[in-house]
Amino acid sequence: MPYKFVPLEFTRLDPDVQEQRLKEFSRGMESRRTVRAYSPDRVSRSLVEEAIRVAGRAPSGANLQPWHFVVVEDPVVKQQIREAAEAEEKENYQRRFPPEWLERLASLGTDDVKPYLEIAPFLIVVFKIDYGLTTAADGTEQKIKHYYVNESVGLASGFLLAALHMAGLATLTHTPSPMGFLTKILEMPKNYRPFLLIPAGFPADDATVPDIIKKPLEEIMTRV
Ligand code: IYR
Repeated sequence: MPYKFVPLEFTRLDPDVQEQRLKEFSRGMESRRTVRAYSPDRVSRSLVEEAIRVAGRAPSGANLQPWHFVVVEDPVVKQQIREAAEAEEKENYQRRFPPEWLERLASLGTDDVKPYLEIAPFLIVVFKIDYGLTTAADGTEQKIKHYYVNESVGLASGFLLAALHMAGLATLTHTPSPMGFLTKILEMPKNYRPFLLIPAGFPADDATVPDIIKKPLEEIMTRV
């Protein structure tokens, strides 16, 4: 069924306003850092929900929106997630990661102990929906093809991180590979695959971050 086409709602901004709005956003995003030490302080649930609403505005292949966000606040579930993630990470650090990867991680100071999975007030688990599932008239299960799933969910996750940052919250993109345990603990359907595990909250008062450098514009951009 073709969509009905409606007029685009679009306001051309004054060049000054364009500059100003983008500068504000750019300055806001300048301080965005990956945070691994969280405060247990409460965070408003509505902030997290509004940020997920922003994520849901991302473009996606054929507008199939192949994402789902599970917001975890329950301490028991957070503890289960921490235990399962640490078990995988222990294997990773002790056996699975090759030496050059471990060397990279040594400069970031990460290890298999992940207290933030219990301390951060929210864990947002981003799932990608590999394919849709419907039940046909004859009762059989039918798969619906999804397109550009990784690109789509990556874009939505970027929107989410930016929105949470602009809301004054710290985040971390955690990928305790493999992440199959999240599908089980959160009882998600088999076509939902974990994509990112994002703790969100206020940073711990004594949080530190590595003094990393982002590449300058000249290095990340080519003009043709
Ligand atoms: N997932 C592991 C390892 C890790 C991997 C990368 I690539 C990082 O940038 C940081 C950590 C962990 O969270 O410790």
